[in-house]
Amino acid sequence: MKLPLPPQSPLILPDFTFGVATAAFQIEGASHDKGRVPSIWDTFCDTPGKVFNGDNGHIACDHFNRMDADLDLIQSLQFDAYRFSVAWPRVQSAPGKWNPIGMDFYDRLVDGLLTRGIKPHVTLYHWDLPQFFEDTGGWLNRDIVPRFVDYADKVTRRLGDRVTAYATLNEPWCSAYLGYRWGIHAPGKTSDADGFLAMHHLLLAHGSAIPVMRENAPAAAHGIVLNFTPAYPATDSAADQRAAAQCDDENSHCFASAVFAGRYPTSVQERHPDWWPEFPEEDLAIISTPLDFLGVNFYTRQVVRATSDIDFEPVPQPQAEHTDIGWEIYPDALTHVLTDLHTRYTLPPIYITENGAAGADSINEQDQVIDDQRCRYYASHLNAVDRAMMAGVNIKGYFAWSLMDNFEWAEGYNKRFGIVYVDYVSQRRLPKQSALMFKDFLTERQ
Ligand code: IFM
Repeated sequence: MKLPLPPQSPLILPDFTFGVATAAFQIEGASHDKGRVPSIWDTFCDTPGKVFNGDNGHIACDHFNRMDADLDLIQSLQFDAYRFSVAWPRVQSAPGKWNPIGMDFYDRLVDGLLTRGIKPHVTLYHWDLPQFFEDTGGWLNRDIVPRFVDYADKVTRRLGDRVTAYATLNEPWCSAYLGYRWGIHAPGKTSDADGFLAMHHLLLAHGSAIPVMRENAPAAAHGIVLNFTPAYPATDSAADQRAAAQCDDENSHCFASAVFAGRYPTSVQERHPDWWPEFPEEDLAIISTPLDFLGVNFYTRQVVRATSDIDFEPVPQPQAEHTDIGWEIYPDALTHVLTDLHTRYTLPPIYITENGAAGADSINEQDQVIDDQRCRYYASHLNAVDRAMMAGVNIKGYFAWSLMDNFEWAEGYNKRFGIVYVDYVSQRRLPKQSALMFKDFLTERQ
């Protein structure tokens, strides 16, 4: 399949960045090697019943030992950029103690990308908090803020301006709500109040680290990656419309409004007065420190209906097409979320830092992986990005999630998001049809 973009699309221009994305815990493996210490995800995987099939990150895609071949693969697919995360527990082995072998790995990774003409986009925190920090309260302890700033300082000092863009956090919604509020992700805590407190400390850590990162890497872009699953009202009743707005406030604007407007949405504080954290007013000025880019992660939408004046519930869409992880395919919501953010806030340029689909993929007798649905998903979502750009949204690049199949958190290895298939026994990588579709498009674009 060819990527059918309009001939005048800005995505076809060579200054629009096309990349692939991964995260350390999902691909690196070598979780006990060369001084890496346990993260909250190692502990969570070891807790019975938390992760599908009892899967863990011990080997994953063995990327730690196969880094050079994986970079060759990215280059062979013609991508301009690679978004990866640094594993905090690989570079810090204890409070105040740093692991030179861990830092060397990322140093080689960055140089390996530059040698191949690929731009490095680095995420500092993609959910793998060192367990020793969780043991003193993790994201619930305000002291994690200076600890994160130390970590950001160490990494940006070492990798410096060789990196094109640094993101402080990936999807703090997941860390706070899935990790501390609902217990679906590590560290598996289940308190609504803890969820909002973790959110505030994550955002404060983000805003506190940015000036230090800027000083260490003045030529790099500095930003944050937020995830958006816009809510649509189940009917056009006033109650359902209010429910959708409340849902967006809680899931999207708690993060986006704090970062880009310096305030949390009042509807969330009004709906949850008992859970809302107390904090010094000055925190909001730190959280809203100006950024060079916003990373937008988008996969699907949700449909909600009101169950009371202050509550709502999801409404399943059984007639719609879904991916293998059960997420509805609804590309218009990507255009909608981008134009909506653009209207509400004064935003820096946007990168789509993640977008992709899980598929029940397998290798056929011709040694191919035919992932039709994923190809259609990418084509329709790239057209959705094109429409947002035509409507005036400043978007500089698009990263497919993910370079290769990997550890999908609580779903273990059971859900495959890669454009490259991974055989977890042999560690063979096989580009799927979607990878070849990108390769054709990017080769032709040159
Ligand atoms: O695999 C994750 C990634 O780590 C963060 N964003 C969503 C992806 C798919 O669930």
